[in-house]
Amino acid sequence: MQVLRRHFLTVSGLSAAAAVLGSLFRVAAVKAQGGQVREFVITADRFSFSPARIEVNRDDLVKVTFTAVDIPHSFTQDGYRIAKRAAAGQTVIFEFRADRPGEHPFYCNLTQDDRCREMKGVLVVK
Ligand SMILES: [Cu+2]
Repeated sequence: MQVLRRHFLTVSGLSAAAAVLGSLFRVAAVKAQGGQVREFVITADRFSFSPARIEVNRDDLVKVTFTAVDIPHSFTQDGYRIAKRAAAGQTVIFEFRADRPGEHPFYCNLTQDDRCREMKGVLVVK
């Protein structure tokens, strides 16, 4: 007991205890919001998305970096009310909370080329 008390009175002991407490609070904060941060880099090129399937867990915070490579494309998902357009060679970054479980199709809603209608992907929220 005496040894333990002396250890906690040292500066390194105190800072170690603070670090442990800090990480405990951070874990609590993430859990309170109910999910993890998940980051995806998605490109739209030649009328397809890559990757075309992204999987997350319910309540994850999803951060998407979306780039249209060849011509303008969009990342559109109706259930989450997402419609992000990127010009050719440009990137848009957005995030959303994946609070609806299920399979949610996303697509390109631009009309400058009919082949954009073939662009399909799916967001899976488990
Ligand atoms: Cu498109």
